Amino acid sequence: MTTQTATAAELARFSAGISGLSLMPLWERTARMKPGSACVPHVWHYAAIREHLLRASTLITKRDAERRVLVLENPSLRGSTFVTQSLYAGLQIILPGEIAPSHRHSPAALRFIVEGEGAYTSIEGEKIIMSPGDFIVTSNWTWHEHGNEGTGPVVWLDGLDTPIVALFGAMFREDAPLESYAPKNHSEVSAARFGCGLLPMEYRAADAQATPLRVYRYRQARAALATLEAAEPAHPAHGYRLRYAHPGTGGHPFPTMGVSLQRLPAGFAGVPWQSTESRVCSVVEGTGRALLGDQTFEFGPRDCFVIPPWTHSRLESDSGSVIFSYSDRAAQEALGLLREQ
Ligand code: 1HN
Repeated sequence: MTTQTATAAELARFSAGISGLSLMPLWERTARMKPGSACVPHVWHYAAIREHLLRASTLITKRDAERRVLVLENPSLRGSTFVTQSLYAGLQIILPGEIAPSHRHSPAALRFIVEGEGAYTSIEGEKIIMSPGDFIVTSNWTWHEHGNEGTGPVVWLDGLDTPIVALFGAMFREDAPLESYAPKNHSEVSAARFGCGLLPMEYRAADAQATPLRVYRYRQARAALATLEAAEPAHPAHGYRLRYAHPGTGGHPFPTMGVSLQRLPAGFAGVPWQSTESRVCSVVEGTGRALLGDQTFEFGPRDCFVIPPWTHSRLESDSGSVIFSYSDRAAQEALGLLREQ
């Protein structure tokens, strides 16, 4: 049996020779096949960001910016606009009286309200008034616009699957012919049809990949977690964690993204967890610590942090905490890739 048929110099000459044909020998690849990505753990403290959001509001109009957003860009992915290799995250601010004109695009989007009252999103003419902690679904290729009819600034977290869409080269975007579709005041229509454990008689879940329910209210989700906390012991890693469901299928609200709300009870110290999901967390209540890899990140209300895929993670809270998060779990499950332990 021969072990080496060519010298290193011959192999190098071979590689150089085929390079001009856009070929490379697999035996020379440097990337190892292992879980995890270039994305690193990071926390964005809201207290440090808020003044810059307000300053941005004086520097650029909503109309000029189209969407006035400060993007949470992963420190290891600078220049990409991505928070992980599969997800986008940004904090958007809208002042009283402003509107963000209607458009649609092939990435799907979620809004998670961080601060302020009186803003709305209108999705295909359904106007949804948003309060802190509410989670709003903008399925891909649906017309959407925003406005603020309140008296103070409103800030929300935008979560999108743009990196996944970009990966496939399937990015489309279109401005609406009209700036606004003068949203009708039918705020709770999708909630009435799909959000009460009832469904329209004619509804067939197979017709819709994404959830037809466009808003998941915080007060309802938070009450569910409070009930569970009073009733049963916490999960050793997650505390009390529920995922938002497509009411027709029980699946995720998006074909790409899974979304969850999680309660860490007072004094909680989670056991280590590891998942291939890329996860963006927005803290709603309380303070705590995320131990991610060999780093410790303190968090408080409105802070955001990112858990990269396959990072050893532990969550702790002395005061008790509530964390909203979204991830690429739906895409990974659909592709048979999700692993966790
Ligand atoms: C978008 O349409 C919004 O509609 C926010 O508010 C952020 C980031 C990338 C692509 C589209 C919005 C976005 C976005």
